[in-house]
Formats: sequence, C-alpha cells, structure tokens
Amino acid sequence: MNNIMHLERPLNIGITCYPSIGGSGVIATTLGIELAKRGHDVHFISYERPFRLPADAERIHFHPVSINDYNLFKYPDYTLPLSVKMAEVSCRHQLDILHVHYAVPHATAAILARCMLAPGQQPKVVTTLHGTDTTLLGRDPGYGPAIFHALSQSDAVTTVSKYLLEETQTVLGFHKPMQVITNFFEPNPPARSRQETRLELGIADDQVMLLHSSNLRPTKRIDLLLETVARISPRRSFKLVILAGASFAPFLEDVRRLGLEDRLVVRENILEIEEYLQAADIDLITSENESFCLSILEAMFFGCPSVATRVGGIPEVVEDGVSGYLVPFGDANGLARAVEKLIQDPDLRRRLGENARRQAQEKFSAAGVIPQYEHLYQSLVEQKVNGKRVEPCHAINAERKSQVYD
Ligand code: GMT
Repeated sequence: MNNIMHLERPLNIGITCYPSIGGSGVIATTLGIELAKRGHDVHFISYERPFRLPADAERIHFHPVSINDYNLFKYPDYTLPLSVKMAEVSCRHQLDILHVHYAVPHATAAILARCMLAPGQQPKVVTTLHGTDTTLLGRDPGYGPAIFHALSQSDAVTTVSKYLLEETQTVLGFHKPMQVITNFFEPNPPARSRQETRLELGIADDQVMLLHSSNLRPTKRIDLLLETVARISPRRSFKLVILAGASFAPFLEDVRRLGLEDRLVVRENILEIEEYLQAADIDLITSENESFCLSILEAMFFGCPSVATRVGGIPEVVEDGVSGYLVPFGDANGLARAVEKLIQDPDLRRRLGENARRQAQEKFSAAGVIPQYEHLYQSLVEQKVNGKRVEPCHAINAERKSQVYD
C-alpha cells in the first residue's frame, strides 16, 4: 500500500464504464488500475470485463451484470440489473464511492442503486461525462431530461475538458458546479522495437508512418480521413496505419474508390497499442467532434505530433504550431498540406513531437491527474462522515445481504 496522499484510509471504489473499445472505458479502466496501485480497493461493475483490465491485478475486482432477455421485453433492459448489482456490491463491499463513466445509463443506474440502500450504506456518486453523453444524447429529448436528473442527483460531476463542461451547461442547461479533470495516459513499455513493428507493417525506412486510432464511429469521419490521405503527395512518401476498434469492412469501398489500397494498413482490435504508437511519425485525426481525443494524447506520449481538426476539446490537447497542426473541420486540402509539411521536414516533426511529449507528461500524466480524483473522493467521503446528506433507501439492506451474490 503506497502513495495514498492526503487520504486517511484506502477507499472502496466502484467503477462502472462501457467495457468495449472506446476512450471512456479506457480512461475508467486505467483510473481503476492506478487507484488500486495506490492502495484502494476497486470494484468494476459492468456487463463484461473491460478490455484493458488485467485478470490478476491486486485489489481489482470485477462484478459482471447478467441480463435476462425476457420474452415480454422487445428490448433487453440493462439499467435495472445494473442498478441492482451496484447496490449489491455497494452493500457487500461498503463502497465509499460509486464512480460512473458516461452518463447513459450508468449515472441513472447509480442514483437508483443509492436509493435502494440504507442511509449508512449509500456510496457517494461521481459522474464523469466523456462526450457524446452530452453532445449527442444530451440533445435527444428521449434522454436529455434523464441525464439532467442523474447529474443533478450526483454528488459530483466531472468533465474531461473545459469544452465539455461548457457544452454541458449549454446543451443540458445544467449549472450546478462541475469540475474539469482531464483525461490522462499511462503508457506501458512496448513489447517489441519500433523497427520490428514497422517491419510487420511493411513501412520502409524512408517512409513516414501516419497513424489513425479510433473506434470508427460516425463522429470520427473516416470519409474525411480517406479523402485527406488521397490528397497527400508524393504517394510513396507515407503509409497510413489505422488501428480500428471496430470492423473496417464498411470503408473498404471508399478505399478502392480513392485508389488507396497500397497506402493503407489496417489492424483491428489491437490491445498492445504502445508497439504501434512508438512506430508512428504523425497522428492524423479528422473528427467532426471530440470532447478531448484520447488517441491524440496516446500518440503525444510517444513524441508523435498530430494533424487534427480544430473541434471541441482538441485545442486543449494540441497546441497549434507547437505540438501539431489544427485545421478547420472539413478542409481535406488543409489537412493534407499540414501532413505534407511534416513529411517533408523531419526536424520540424522531431521538434513538434518533443513538444507533444513534454506537454503530455506535464499536463496529462496519471501521476498528475489521479490525485485530483482522490481529492474529490476524499472531500465527498468527509461530507458523508459529517452526515450532510440522508436519503431514503431500503430495498437492499442488511437483512437482504443473504441474497447478495457476485
Ligand atoms: O463519446 C463517445 O463517442 C465515446 C467516448 C469513447 O468511449 O470513445 O469518446 C469520448 O470520450 C473520450 C474519453 O474521454 C474522449 O477522448 C473522446 O473525445 C470522446 N468522444 C467524443 O466526444 C466524440
């Protein structure tokens, strides 16, 4: 047990996130791993084990939520079994904090779970907003009011960028205090060398490796990515490696239409991203919107400058002209020219890459960000001890403990 700064005792922390490939799940998983390293007990509650969660880490526990597909339900329900599991885990493991990542449906389930518990058993609920839970679902009349309610009932709300905090105020009209705690990254040492990875990818010594890493969702605008790459010359000077968190098949027709077959290498569902990050020369992101863009940060840690669209929270991560280049969204020519500039000038690439690495370490390292969450948890636990809030509860209480199972 080490490193627990300013905390009187290690905490019992529940974390719920999407276990599939995506930035919010990656952040939640890394946060849990880092908290466990610092001596806290961390309980992940989700329908599957998060994909980057190690099987054997000390003080990390996983509680699966099982979902029954009853005939009466046209659509299987996840929110209720999730809330029951959250309440059970809270009760059995005396959770101090239930930290949910991505509001829908996790924040609503957490509020419901808290209501099922007796006052002394209720964990403090922390909701971290990641992006489309505000920017997309927050605008949907079928979700907006439920998100607003869950945020209002949370004991603390954090956002991953200043941009997302302001969007949450604008889109949801939510004006209670929120705190920006940015995303962070903690790279693992790559298991093989840069040369070995480039060899595997078929990238020649005199070729520049462009990297795009994402879950390929519509907001990532893979159409603009391919349009951009088709405009880069000379063609032989580069290859684009796509680390795809979903099937790339829907984009193959575009690849053929643009004649990019020999410029592209795609790898799907890669877990050891560090091997690829260290081999990359330029990160290329063409998103229509991002609240932060974790994949840019991951590349920055490996001294890789970015060319990206100037949208959402990206300018809080990339400093234009210092650690990369930002281009207005939709401008495929502008994006291609910025990439060409970096391809042609290895010294510039190195300089911007070093700035990127330095800024990533200074602003977005786990060592700097995790204590911000710990301080938040601690202030909430102190409130709990001082008994500031009392809520009705009861469905899951000490008498029902015998029914609790994991
Ligand atoms: O909102 C999403 O599309 C899901 C989410 C994810 O899990 O990939 O992405 C968001 O959260 C990331 C982690 O905080 C941010 O780095 C991404 O910018 C953000 N995506 C959007 O806002 C579109």
